[in-house]
Amino acid sequence: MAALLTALALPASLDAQIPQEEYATRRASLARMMSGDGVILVRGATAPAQDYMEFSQSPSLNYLAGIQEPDASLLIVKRGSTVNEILFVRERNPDREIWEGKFLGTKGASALTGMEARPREALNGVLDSLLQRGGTLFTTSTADMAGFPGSSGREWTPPEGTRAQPMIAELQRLRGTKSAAELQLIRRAVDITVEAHNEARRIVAPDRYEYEVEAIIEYTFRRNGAERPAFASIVGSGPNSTSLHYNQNDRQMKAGETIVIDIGANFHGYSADITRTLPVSGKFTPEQSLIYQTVRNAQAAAEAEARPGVSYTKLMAAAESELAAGLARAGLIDSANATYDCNRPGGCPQFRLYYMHGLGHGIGLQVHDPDQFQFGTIGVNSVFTIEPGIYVREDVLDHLPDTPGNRALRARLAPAVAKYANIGVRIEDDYIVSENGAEWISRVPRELSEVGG
Ligand SMILES: [Mn+2]
Repeated sequence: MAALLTALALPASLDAQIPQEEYATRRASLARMMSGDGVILVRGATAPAQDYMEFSQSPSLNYLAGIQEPDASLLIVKRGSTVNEILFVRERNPDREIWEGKFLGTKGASALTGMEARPREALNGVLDSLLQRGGTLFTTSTADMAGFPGSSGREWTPPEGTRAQPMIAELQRLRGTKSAAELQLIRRAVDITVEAHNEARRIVAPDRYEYEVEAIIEYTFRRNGAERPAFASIVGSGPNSTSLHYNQNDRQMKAGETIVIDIGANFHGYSADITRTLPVSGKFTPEQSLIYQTVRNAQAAAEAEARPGVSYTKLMAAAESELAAGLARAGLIDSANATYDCNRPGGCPQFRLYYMHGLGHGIGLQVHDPDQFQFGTIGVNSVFTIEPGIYVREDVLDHLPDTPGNRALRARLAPAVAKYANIGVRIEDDYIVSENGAEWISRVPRELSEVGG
């Protein structure tokens, strides 16, 4: 059995990791973006508040130092043309290490990163003395802009007269362009998630429970070295397929339903995010096929526009026009550009009753990671998802504002909604952009004929 499992696992990663020089380059790039003298404060995640929960590092400290321990912080200090970096970590502690395993300690952290390292208890004092000499306190999280919890649980407030300024956007901008090493890690997370989808589809069948599918998925993640799911796995059948972030995964699926499987492995901090929709009994009904093909057409239309220099809104427009056309064909809306009465002048597009989320997002250290397109256009080494969907909630018409126009609309659309009720379809793929265009990297079968048309 052990030999069989080894044979089935994906080939082990070839030491995929971020080199230390790259962390140093990232810190130097951020330092160059400082608008003057001062201190950038980068706080890591604290130990989980509840005992025995897994630790997961804050994306900012992960990006700039790669330290995987609780209660670490980084200062980047700039005076004129001189930049210093100081890491703060837990000091070695034999008593606690009995319980938690070996700490890096200041020596270990310094050897690992090449930075000066001090005990974390020294952070507040060092910050005080640096800021008393003047300069701006640059923060890297919204929590730090709101207040300053101390390094060891004590409150800390900046010295009187300190000017605080966020560098969140600058850090996001850096993170929005992925390096070669990051692309390798993302590809690895995606490959593992592809395998999980392929395993999951073998389990889907009438009368199975959603959690059986979830179990195979998360088993496949871990077996291939992914540390954890990047987000709560979504396995939603029947009515659950129309809830965007359903993740209870405890329902028994029935013949004739659709099932939405939206999952992503986190590998060495990097996330994948792939969604497939399957017919529980292996074959879609004609209604499900129409919805599925519409969503797939929307994704293909957006994908065809994806290349460097293009605004993501162009992809959105391409997808929306396919979604609206398909919904009109199904009779779920009056026409592609029809509206309904809402609290906005001019009304709201009818297709939005069935497609209520964004088209996609960057992926990286977070499952919703910054990407270049947020700061302008898609660029080389942009990495993002394209994930259109249609969700026919059976009560979709019950919550429209009560106006004469909406009452008439409800009467017109009710038969179609009854016919398509509880069909939820989302198709989500991951892309890496190069000079040549967007590469589809999440190659799980997705055409109607492959999935159950
Ligand atoms: Mn997504």
